[in-house]
Amino acid sequence: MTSKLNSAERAALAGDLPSWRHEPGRDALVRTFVFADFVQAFGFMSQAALVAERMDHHPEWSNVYKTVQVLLTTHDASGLTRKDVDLALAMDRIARGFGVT
Ligand code: H2B
Repeated sequence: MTSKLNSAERAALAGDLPSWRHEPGRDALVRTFVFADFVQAFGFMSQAALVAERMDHHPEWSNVYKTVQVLLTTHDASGLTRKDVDLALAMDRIARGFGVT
């Protein structure tokens, strides 16, 4: 089982993932991505889904038109782990490919 992030790892989040915020109620990372249009948003989700499946770590997310809202937390640990950070970094990289920083 992957363990929850310690306080030093949590302190690094703001620097490593500046576009994400911590949701204390769920101990989760959340980010809203806004793409140029629905096709780009869905393209992002398609690529992110393949990465998530390969990582065996899955987002909670929703899509409305060109907006994708993402919440990352590790259900097995009831909170944030390195897997959430890695998936957030991967999602940021994929979004950059669609021109979203
Ligand atoms: N995704 C997330 N976000 N949290 C988990 O704890 C989790 C997951 N567990 N994807 C995985 C699947 C687990 O159920 C399988 C059996 O590895």
